[in-house]
Order: sequence, then C-alpha cells, then structure tokens
Amino acid sequence: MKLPARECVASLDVDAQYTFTPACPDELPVAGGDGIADELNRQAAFAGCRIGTKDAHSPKAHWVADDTSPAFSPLPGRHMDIRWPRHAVPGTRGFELLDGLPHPADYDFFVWKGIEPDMHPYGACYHDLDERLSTGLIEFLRTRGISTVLVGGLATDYCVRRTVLQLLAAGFEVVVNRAAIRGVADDTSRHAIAEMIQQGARFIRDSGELEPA
Ligand code: VGL
Repeated sequence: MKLPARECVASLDVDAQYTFTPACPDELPVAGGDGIADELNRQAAFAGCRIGTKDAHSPKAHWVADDTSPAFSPLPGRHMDIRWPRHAVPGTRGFELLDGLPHPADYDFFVWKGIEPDMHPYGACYHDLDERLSTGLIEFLRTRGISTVLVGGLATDYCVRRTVLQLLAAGFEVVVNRAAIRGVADDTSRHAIAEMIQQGARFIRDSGELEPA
C-alpha cells in the first residue's frame, strides 16, 4: 500500500500495555497481546510522528467488577457501559507499555485514558462515551497536517475499534495493521474488523505491505 509523504503519516500504538497480555491473568489477558511490539515499531518507521495511549485506571473505579458488583450488573453512570476487572492501575505491571516500545515521554503525543473513576472510555480521541470531551489527539493530528494514521494495539474489539471509528469520523485515512492487533474474543474481533472496514478503514496483513511515498 502506497503511503503519502512521511510527514503526513502518524503511527498510533493503542493501549499496548501488559494489562492486556497473558502476563496479567487477573486483569484483561488477550492471547498474543505481548507479541505486537516489534510490529508496532516496524509500522512506526513509516510515520513522521508516533502517538501512544495507555489506560490509566483507579483501582477503585466505579466500573470495577468485584464480588459485590459482578460483571453486567447495572452501572451507576453514563460514561461507563459494562463492568471490567480491575486493570491498568498506575504503579502496577499491567500499566506498563510492552517491552521494546518507547518510553511514553518519547512519543510525539501521548493519551492517558480513563483516569476519572466514573468514566471508562475506549477510544483515544475522547475521554467520555458521549465523545464530547476531546483528549486533544484529533487537534494534534490536524495541527501536524496528518492525513493517514497507521493503527495497532490492544484490543481489536474495544479500544482499537473505537479509536479507529473516531479517527474515521474525524476525516483521517486509517490503516489498521493486522499483525499489530489482538482481540479479547474472536467473534467480537471479527465483528469489529467488519465494522471498521465498512466505515472506511483499510487493513494490511503487516507492515511489509507498506510502501513509503
Ligand atoms: C480495553 C476492554 C476494557 C481495550 C480496555 O484497551 O481494548 N478493552 N478496557
């Protein structure tokens, strides 16, 4: 796939954190989630800037499922949809980016998501589920003159999906690198991929398909 000039291309690593890998079995382990760092680095070599995101959640977030509030019980707010196990708590292993990725300070732009205990967003572009509170990512990409965003990360069916749909809605070309994504479940991932394609995302098998301008 032929890319535009490098300075118009951004590479985005969505939530490439240990919380979404088998290293954190009590959080949200995604099979193969720890196998994407090299491919994320390869896709970034085609881009003029690199963006990262992390989930950064309170251990006492209102959406945390525990013995007294099992999964799928009603949630108390409008910026959380379903309950999740406690995950991505700053100071824990699960919060950290996968080995081999840059330090957050070395990305050109970095988004921390879900810091508020009563919010559990998925996409990198908005802090809230209504998509009104910008994280600044769309503004950053526009200011940089970015037209095309290469996306990889975790998980295909939640945060990658929502981020891609938000970027498409904002008018960016989005290329999703299949070798750099992993999903929580096969059926939801298949559905998410079909939806992203239907909304205009293009998929590549791996970064070997990318051609610089
Ligand atoms: C995610 C489920 C819950 C993700 C985050 O990063 O895809 N999935 N929280």
